[in-house]
Amino acid sequence: MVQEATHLGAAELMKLEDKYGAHNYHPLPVLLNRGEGVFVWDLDGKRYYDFLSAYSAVNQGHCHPRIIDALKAQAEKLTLTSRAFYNDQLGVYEKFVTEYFGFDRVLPMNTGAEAVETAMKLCKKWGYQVKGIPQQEAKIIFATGNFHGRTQAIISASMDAGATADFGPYLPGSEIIPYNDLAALDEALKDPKVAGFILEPIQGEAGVFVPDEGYLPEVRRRCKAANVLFIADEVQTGIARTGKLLAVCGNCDCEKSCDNRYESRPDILILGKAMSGGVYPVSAVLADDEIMLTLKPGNHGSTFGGNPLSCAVAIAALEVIKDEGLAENAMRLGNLFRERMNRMIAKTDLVTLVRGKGLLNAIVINDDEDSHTAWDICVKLAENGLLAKPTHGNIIRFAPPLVMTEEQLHECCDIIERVVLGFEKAA
Ligand code: IF1
Repeated sequence: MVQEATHLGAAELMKLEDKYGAHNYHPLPVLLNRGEGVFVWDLDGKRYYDFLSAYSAVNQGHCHPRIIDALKAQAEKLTLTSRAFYNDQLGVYEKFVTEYFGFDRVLPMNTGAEAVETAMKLCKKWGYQVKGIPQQEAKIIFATGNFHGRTQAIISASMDAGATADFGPYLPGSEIIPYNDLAALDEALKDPKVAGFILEPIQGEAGVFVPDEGYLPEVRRRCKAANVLFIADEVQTGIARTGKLLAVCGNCDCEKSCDNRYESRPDILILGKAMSGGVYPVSAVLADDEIMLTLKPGNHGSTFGGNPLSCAVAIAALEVIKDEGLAENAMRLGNLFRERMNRMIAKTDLVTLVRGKGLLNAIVINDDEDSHTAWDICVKLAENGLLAKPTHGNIIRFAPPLVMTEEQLHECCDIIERVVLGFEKAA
């Protein structure tokens, strides 16, 4: 059967997904079977620039040789022991990753949603044991427009109808305040039952919203003053995507000698996606002793979390980020990209604005949310060799791998410009 599948064409393979898979996605009609660096290829051998990077998981580029080598070497030796026993990779990885991000301890998980769940549980544990919140009464604050994953607890704090409808009853204990609004945060922090505030430093799914200058450091300061944990979800923004190692690094000039005491340092840091360069599901929750050591054996865990394969892969993936200067590249190319897009926007009414930071950017199409324009533009972009995906109907996110060269970026901007300026809005 599997052998047979390799002889099928793209149309047949798409039909298989349609017939045998759950219909929880609506992909662009492009079917890929190979990736290298900033490129992916379809079955016919057509090459595309990848401007999604698997939702920012492939920051290091597709099939980065160093990461693949680490994967292969470890896969031949030992893949999984469970945490019932020690293994020779985990401790080495834990030392590496905590020094890399500047926290006392790490709790390894697999997916982003699992890491967010872990952070929520850790936050509550701290709330009861350290802060002294009465049992069953802890609250966690979230922001409007948030996206943190698909689990029951996480969607209980979501406002997205598509992600929440018919999945009730929802978990109590979460409160939603407007994003980028310090007055609203001050109000919410008055409640002594609040244990934490979970925030995407730059909102991805909402359409790439960058908060006001000073918002993140103030969030940190005010949470601290209220004895509330500031929890940064950097699953999408972290690992060099926004031009710094982390989005919470802000304007901290830490490329050369980072002491990881960045201006908006969270109490709990959540990472996923690009921790493995998109090679393997690896996520992590980082925190200092006072918080992390509230968890005792039996309180939390995962069969696969911290397995030797994930440890070897994550070390290689994080080394690539630093050795190849990918944060600096993302910053430089991101500035170029927005400059080029702003020049394009001046020539058309179809796009109203470009926003973002580093290589996490979006353009907003001048149309309502349920129009097909952004989708149609993405289909046209694909025809022209560039893959991007619309979000919220009228926003197109642009997030290429961070290993892109300046020349390639200009070629991509040429493609986008050609498609957008040549686009005829469907009646
Ligand atoms: C889907 C978006 C991106 C995330 C943040 C946690 C998670 C994510 C900030 C959970 C996941 C994803 C998952 C994917 C689409 C996607 C996405 F469009 F929804 F917003 F990236 F842009 N925190 N983001 O962005 O991580 O459990 O998936 O590993 O769910 O369809 P996960």
